[in-house]
Amino acid sequence: MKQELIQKGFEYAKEVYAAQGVDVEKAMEQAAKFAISLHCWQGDDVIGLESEAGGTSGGIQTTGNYPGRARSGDELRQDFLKAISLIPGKKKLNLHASYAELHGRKKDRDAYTKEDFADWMAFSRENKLPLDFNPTYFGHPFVADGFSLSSRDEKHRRFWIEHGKRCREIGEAFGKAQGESCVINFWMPDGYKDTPADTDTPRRLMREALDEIFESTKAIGAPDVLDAVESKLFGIGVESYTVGSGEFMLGYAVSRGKLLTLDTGHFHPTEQVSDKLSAVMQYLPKILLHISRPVRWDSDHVVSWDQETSRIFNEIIANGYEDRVLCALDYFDASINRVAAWVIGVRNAQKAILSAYLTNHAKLRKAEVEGDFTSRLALQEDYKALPFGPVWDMYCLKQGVPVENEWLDIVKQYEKDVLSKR
Ligand code: RNT
Ligand code: ZN
Repeated sequence: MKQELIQKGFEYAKEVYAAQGVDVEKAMEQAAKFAISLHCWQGDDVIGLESEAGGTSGGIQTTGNYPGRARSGDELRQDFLKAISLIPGKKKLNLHASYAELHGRKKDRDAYTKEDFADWMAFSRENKLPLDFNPTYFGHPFVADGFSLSSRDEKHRRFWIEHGKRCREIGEAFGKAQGESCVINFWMPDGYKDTPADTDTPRRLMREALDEIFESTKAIGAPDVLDAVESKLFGIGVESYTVGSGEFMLGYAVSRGKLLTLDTGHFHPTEQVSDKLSAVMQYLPKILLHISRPVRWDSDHVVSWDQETSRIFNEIIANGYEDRVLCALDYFDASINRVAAWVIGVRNAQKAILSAYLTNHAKLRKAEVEGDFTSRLALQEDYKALPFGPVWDMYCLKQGVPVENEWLDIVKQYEKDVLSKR
């Protein structure tokens, strides 16, 4: 019955879109090829698996205490599988180094190897989920003073440089095993709460540290590994100065041939990442996105299908950047069911992708070139009311995942059977 209704709605929608010059079948095929890297850290509030003492620091914070958090690698993988069974589209799995499973081995982050990620590699293989990777420069005693790669403490800085090298070796192992690039994202929280007296030294130290990591592991690179550097404006307790600022990371990426990571929560509130894409793409072959939802600050709320998320995917698709802009999500909400948080955020990103493929960008651009800004605005606004819902439902059906909010009952059941017993 439901399927018949969806079919009916879909036939109608197909005609409406065709009249706008859009091929709905093709849009669904294209959307299905667009990969999103799903962050493992939504499942356990960014605590990680190294020890009970893990967790966030360096200006990021998970708030909320909804029951059912994954407390082990097995629980996290179980929850992740449940989430992805409810999400359409192509997926990768994004891991942090703090998700190493040491199984009693006594070692620190400067000594990690691919063996410490053997369970994740097996999971990746079995579920056809290629891995991406992140060195973890937070949640560790050696960054307690707020500095990692730019630390003036020689011992700490050396430790973090070694960590970066180990992560490139691990990323290479991932890339080779999966026959597809592993994207390694470097985000360092380094910075000061209050006005610094010397802004230059930490930036020089960070530049030299990054250079040493890449130089001493230079045999590692594409296609196994793609390196990215993530900029940031501020964090809690790091309000006045961030070493890896926008200009610092842009300059680093351009001069060293790295990807630049643009996180949607890492800029002033009126700046938009959607507007930055075509600007940085003039100078960079590839970039990485961290799609999040900043509410008043870099709060990392669950991704919403909001205007900015739509604009970002419109930019990627209208400009044909699909192979050059890699997409990862970055949020962590502990105030709601964490599996639902994954499903809601990723499905929202997928809606924005499908909707961007259902937009007649050529028509909008023609109006613009002709100076017909009236039509440009009229069409942009009217597109919002086209019958997207039935196409989304059909897309979910084709992808073998629940339509509408049927997934919610499944998550509630999972909460009852599994999460509530933790
Ligand atoms: C922090 C950065 C960073 C982290 C993750 C956990 O502000 O956005 O990407 O959120 O690496
Ligand atoms: Zn980020």
